[in-house]
Amino acid sequence: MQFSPLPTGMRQPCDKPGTLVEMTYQTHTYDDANAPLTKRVLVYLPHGCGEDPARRYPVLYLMHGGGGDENEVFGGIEGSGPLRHVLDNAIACGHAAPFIVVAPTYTVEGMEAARQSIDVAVKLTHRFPTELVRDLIPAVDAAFPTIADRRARAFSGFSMGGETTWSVAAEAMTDLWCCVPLSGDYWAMGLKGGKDFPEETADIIVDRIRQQGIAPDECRIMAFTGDKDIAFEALQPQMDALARRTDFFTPAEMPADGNLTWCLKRDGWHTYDDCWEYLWLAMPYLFG
Ligand code: FER
Repeated sequence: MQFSPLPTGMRQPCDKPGTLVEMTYQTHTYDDANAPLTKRVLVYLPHGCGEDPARRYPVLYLMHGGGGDENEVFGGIEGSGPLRHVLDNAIACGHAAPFIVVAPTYTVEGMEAARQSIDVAVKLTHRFPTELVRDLIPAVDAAFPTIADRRARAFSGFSMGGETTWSVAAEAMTDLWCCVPLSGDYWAMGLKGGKDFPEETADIIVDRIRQQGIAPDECRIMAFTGDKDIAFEALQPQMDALARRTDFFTPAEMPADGNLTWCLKRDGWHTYDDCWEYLWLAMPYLFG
């Protein structure tokens, strides 16, 4: 996909604002201890959501990067960051049909190592698909007016959240239509696995999506980064390897023409501000 910048004004407050609410849900650590956990998400509800009780919305799950938590992408429940305005404006101007956004976390409260150690973070990102499918999606579908169908669900995330997104593609495509990794490669083969083991990483992704019984025309991956981003050196070889798996992926310039698109921003680097531009470009294509 050709990169284009966020249209001017889209980061400014919009006169048709959505709302941010929080929700807690019950889950487990899904490790050997499998301890019960209560976790929190922030939820963006588009303008007018709830006014017509018959109206239901698709859902984008959006994971933060390393060191963050569920507050990071929106700037807390007060929504101090630009993301909520970008969403409000995209929906108000008809760029995207209204959708709900859920900001979860792969971290566990009180477990500081999850923020500070990348090895611990990767264990948690790889457990997250289980939590997503078993606990978070059902809780969101029970609490909000969602379309409870995999075609109406997408997953995205930045950096370690991009890593989570690949993990979700490999493990949870049964429950989602579209995965949008932003500036993160898949660490199934170890840290920066996309750089050191691009073919093996691509094979794991394709094999695992297939094992879930998902056909090539039943899913979509749209990946984004910048050519100055620290993820570029790992994501580029991984995307090249995926594009060679033509038995499953049809690489395309535009998402409507294939199930794998790749977008590179010239001079883009590892920031959330770049992510909001990527998300803007992905928005019209998130749902099936
Ligand atoms: C990557 C490059 C950098 C990546 C993650 C990072 C998952 C950074 C992670 C961190 O320090 O939190 O390709 O992919």
